[in-house]
Amino acid sequence: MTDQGSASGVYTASADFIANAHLDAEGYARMYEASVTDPDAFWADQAQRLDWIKPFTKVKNTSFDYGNVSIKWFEDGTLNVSANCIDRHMLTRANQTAIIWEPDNPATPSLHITYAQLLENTSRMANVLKAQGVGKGDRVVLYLPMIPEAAYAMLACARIGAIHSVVFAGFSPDALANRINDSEAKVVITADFAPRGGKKTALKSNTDKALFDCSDKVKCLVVKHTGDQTTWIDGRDIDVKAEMAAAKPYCAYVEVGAEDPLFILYTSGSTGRPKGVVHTSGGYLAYAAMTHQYTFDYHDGDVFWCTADVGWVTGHSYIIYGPLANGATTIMFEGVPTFPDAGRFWEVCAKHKVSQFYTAPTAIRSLMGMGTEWVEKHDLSSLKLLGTVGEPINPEAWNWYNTHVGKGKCPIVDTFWQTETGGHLITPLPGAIPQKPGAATKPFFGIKPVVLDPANAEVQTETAAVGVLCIADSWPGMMRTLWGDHERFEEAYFAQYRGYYFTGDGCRRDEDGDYWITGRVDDVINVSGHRMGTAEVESALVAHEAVAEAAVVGYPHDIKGQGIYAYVTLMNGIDPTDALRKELEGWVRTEIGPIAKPDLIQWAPGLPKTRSGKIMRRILRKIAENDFAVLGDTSTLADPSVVDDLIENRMNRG
Ligand code: 6R9
Repeated sequence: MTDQGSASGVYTASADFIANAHLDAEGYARMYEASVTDPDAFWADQAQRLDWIKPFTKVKNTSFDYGNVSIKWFEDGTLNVSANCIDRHMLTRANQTAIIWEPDNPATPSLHITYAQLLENTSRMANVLKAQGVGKGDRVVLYLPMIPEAAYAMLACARIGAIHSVVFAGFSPDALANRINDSEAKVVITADFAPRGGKKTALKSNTDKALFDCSDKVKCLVVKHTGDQTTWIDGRDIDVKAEMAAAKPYCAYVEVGAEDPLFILYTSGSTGRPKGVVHTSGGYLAYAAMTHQYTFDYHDGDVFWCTADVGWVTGHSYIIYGPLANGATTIMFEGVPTFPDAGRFWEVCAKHKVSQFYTAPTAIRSLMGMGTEWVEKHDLSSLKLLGTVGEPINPEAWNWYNTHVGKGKCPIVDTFWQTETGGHLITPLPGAIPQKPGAATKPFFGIKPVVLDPANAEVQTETAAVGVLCIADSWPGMMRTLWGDHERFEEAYFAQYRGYYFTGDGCRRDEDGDYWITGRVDDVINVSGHRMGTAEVESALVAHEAVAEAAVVGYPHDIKGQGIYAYVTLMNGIDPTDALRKELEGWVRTEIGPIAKPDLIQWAPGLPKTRSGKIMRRILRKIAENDFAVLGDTSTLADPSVVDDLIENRMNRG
């Protein structure tokens, strides 16, 4: 990147970078135009990046019509996702590293898993699943650390046409049980323990607890990863490593339809129950592979590192499916950015000569606070490009990332997308689109963003506009439905703004037509780049016997982006003590998981409600933000005096 433009807040890639990039400005403009004027021709061509068993004859068959939403791509084609990620590379890449596994503890050797080894291990895992009766269309829940077996298991499911649903290892037994039950999984794959940052989470024991609340037919496959002692239930628990060693080293892949589900991934919505987002095979894989190639300007021989966990969509699309479909070398990191010290990310970049590095703003902000010496210690000369995902990036963090990590020479791609979208929606394609710190900038191929006025649902036609962000037409990577609940799918995404996919995010489009995502406009908050439904935290809180009522909102948090602020009304006669506050924090941790623990709990003798009993969250948000000078109209409140008490006892005075 040149300094030119930095005074105006606009950064362009260096001439060198552009010369080697897949795209320049003109190439982007030409391809984008083609992608939105003739999507059938454009995507028919792009889908050739996959190997099809039976070629498709139909390309796009989609409707965003509320009441009849239906999304199908390449519907009469057949393929196998695992074959596309592994087998087809065997002629040219059998001995190339597919996955570099970097363990939590840097003293443990890293693993370099070649495509040939990936084929064998995925096959063995597939044979283990088949031996348990898992077949096409069956659901398999994965509750695993960031270990190679997680990749084998995902690809093994794809190989036999089973549908995986990965549950982040930081989730509680309750959350795990809900997902096993909702997806009616036949099998759960877990590990004894998950080491992270030098500590161990007892995954097997969490799974035991979860399985108390599930059908006793659910089999439990256990990867003995740390080797520590766990309970063992004969007849139900299966030792994965032992079974893999005994299994046949090859498993033939099955033919699946392009629209057969590949995975379900549960994500938070604005109502209580997490939503089971369904992604299918052909369109998802084509889109994940294409975005991986263009957004990160991935070239053969590059080492790609996405620091996400496979429990999130980012790990699905940019650790596993996108990179492997492209025959890349992808890093799978078990640890955390600050263990054993705040230089871990940069040590790993230097050790494995990482070319593209992709992380969340929250990680950048937390490392920023620890000083630049941790970065400067390590040789980062292999880096060509940096990326961010999960939340808006503040300019301070962007500048720090650019200066200290990218040394001013790496384009930064701020990628806006969602679990629902399968891959990137809006991002500055490097070499083609100038970057502005904090802006996601321009749409990816095939994406037609529109800004609507939330008051009247009118499309804003001026270039400079503010409103809610919708997408006007379908793209191959988008979700197809919510598992078992197509009606909720239509309600959540297509009811509010008819004819459009509603992202749930607000945005601003500037005079240059660049998009700036301003954050969720629904009751979803974004904590350290993780989505959390305020309703989920509320229902966990009210499940505690001392709690009568709870309202949860987000508030600005220096490191996490947003923190969780809970207003809690206690049952009559219960004393609001610090001990109880601690107890409630611990309660939410065990009900949902550590990421849902409230940062601040305020005792609220009453909550601001309208006469019809609706909590006025707008007011609670303002107080939580410590910005209560103008609270707006409070005249509809049943009892306006509760507001004074909340302001007086507010917990955030920063
Ligand atoms: C991939 C992922 C989606 C929500 C999304 C938005 C926020 C993600 C962002 C961003 C601003 C970015 N978000 N990327 N906001 N700039 N580059 O994060 O999926 O966990 O489903 O979260 O995250 O609010 O709606 P998911």
